[in-house]
Amino acid sequence: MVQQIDPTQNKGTEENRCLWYKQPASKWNEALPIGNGRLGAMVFGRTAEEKLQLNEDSLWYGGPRNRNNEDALTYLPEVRRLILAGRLQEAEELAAMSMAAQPEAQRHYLPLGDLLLSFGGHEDSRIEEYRRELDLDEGISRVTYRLEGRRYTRELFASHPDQALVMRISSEQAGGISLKARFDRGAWRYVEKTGKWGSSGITMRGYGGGEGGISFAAVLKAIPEGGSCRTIGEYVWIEGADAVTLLLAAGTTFRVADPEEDSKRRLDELEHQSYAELKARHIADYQALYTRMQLSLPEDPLLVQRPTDERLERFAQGSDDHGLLTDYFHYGRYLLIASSRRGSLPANLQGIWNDSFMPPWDSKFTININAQMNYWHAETCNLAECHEPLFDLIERMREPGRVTARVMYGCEGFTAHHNTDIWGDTAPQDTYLPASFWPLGAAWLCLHLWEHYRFGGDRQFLASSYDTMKEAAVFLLDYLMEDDQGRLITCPSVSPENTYILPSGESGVICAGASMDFQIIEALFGACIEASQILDKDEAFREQLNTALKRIPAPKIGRHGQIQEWMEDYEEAEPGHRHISHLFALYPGASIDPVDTPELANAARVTLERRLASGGGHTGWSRAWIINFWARLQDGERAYANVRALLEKSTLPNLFDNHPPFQIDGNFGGTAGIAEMLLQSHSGELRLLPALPEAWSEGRVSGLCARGGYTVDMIWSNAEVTQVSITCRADGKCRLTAPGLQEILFEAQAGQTYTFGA
Ligand code: FUC
Repeated sequence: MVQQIDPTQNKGTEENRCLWYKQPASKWNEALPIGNGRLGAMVFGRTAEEKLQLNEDSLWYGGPRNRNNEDALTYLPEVRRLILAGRLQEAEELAAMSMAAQPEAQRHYLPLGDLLLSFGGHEDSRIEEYRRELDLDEGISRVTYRLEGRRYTRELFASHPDQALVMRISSEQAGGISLKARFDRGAWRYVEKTGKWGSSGITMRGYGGGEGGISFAAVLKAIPEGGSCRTIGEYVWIEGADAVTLLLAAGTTFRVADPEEDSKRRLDELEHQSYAELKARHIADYQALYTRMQLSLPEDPLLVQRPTDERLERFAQGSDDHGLLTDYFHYGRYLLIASSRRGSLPANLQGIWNDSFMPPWDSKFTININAQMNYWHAETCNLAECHEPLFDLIERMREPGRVTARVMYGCEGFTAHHNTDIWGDTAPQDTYLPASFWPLGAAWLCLHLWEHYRFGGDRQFLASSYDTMKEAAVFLLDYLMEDDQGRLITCPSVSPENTYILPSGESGVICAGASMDFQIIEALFGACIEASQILDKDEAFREQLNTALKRIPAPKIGRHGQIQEWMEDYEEAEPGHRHISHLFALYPGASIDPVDTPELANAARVTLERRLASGGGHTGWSRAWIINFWARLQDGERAYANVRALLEKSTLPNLFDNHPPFQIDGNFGGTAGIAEMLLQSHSGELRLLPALPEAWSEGRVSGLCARGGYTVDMIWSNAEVTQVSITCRADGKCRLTAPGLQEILFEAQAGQTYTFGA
């Protein structure tokens, strides 16, 4: 088949890019997610008994606490001594008692409940021409079908400007809509009160539980056109309407004093607006972010006639499907817009979509890889505003992080361990030795502030973030200890979450000098040094950082030719471990690079090969990280093979990433990886198509972002760039390399677009 680039191809029946299915979701992992950053729903698309599983990002169990173990500081010297003496079991036993937080777990995220809609008589057996879809171009979920020859349609979206879920139910038949609606909160029955609100509304109220916990409310209002509307018990009952609009608002005491009143007020305001107005405002808001990027790869136009689940299965059998990959790429952007908007909490392990009262890993923020991965595509894929909720969380972590630094380690500055929660808790999570006692969480997060500056060039943002970055660096300066060779090392720490074996045969996880620590420290200190120069301040502090950097162990190449995971060349107990922490410097860091440090890059390649040969990449996020690694190593074929593996092995029917279970980081990391294959800017130049696989030798992309304030649009053919346009947000020298073009160097001026090639 002749393959051509045509951005108008691969449109769903509505002419938009869609995920679509021929049957309702039979389980949660088949339902389709909508969200406005704060409010979310999983839409099952059932015809007779529809279920919207609801979430509100701030509904968590319990209030803030100080869980820091006050014995940590007393035993810190002894823990250090035991580690450095190679007495790992004893060190771990002592650390487990003296460092574990009290109690050992942070808070967990909770579901808001369900909205249940009954459409009597719409049983599956009577339904024809069923289709449900998630329209990525408009951010709208739709269900349509025929019953007795008449078409029924539901449209549903989560509006950010109006902070409500909006659903429109219509039919070709006058008076054809009858339904009952009520709230439920599953088998747990954690509802305090359900009630009526006039003749067309219902309410649900409850408490998240725990000391100092969070209360919530959800309110639904029906606006029928024609027919009748009543409330009976906890139901709203509509009969014989031509169409109905359902408005749903919800909130918690995390943000407002009385969420029920607040939600009612909101719906009172929205009630007077037409569905068309609400929809237009939603689409305008959504598209202002979503349409900033386009990606076209050669597609087989016939495949749009097949539903997404069939295409995924076909792909898993080995067929190519660039349309599906493009859907997956855009879905990663869609999901970030839906789960992380200005004013919301950051996307947690499941974005905002969670139906469990005891979710996997608490559905919170794991900051030894997962929460960071959620934001890897935020800047490159032109969604910088969606990064902001993460910055708000970092700010909230500062005060608890100061207490943790002082109480546990006697250090200045702020720190966090490998998890945090809605309250910005920074004390260790669990007594899980491979992960818990790792005080680098805040430092890694702070690099997101620096990256945001590097992409956007907003000096004011840098000025306001500098103190936060500095405070994370101050902690590390204080925490680093001198070893017997005069080096500055971290101790205790772990290399998340791998085990090492000492020459004595003793094995353990708690360590001195995990390579990842030094790589994060180098990146953070480097960022603080550069930031202080840009802001022209803090010269003395800069010097302190420079001096410390000279004493920190550099990355080393071990006996297998690999990057050493620890300061010494220990054997790893699990060479195929899902974490590949010691390649932080390759990605998301930048100090290992095939052009600037070829030997280290080669060792990184060996490291990856070893991990993969031993079964690495078996979780979704691990696979996504591997895509980014290969992209940075400029190995397009291996990057592509891992993109394929991500969809083949770690993707659910609704295209959610499957850890397993569902965890959203793989979606975001996968999208980031595809972007990284097309454009890189970590090394001070723009590298176009640095890791292009043969399968993508034709294509076009627009709206990709690069550090330095550049936006890149390009077309390529036969794996060579034929045309590129660079739009600049700031003045600066821009250097770019691209297959098919001579190296280009030009003085960029803010606001200008520069075009090269045919
Ligand atoms: C880290 C990972 C797990 C999982 C959890 C949420 O601990 O090692 O695989 O992703 O976070």
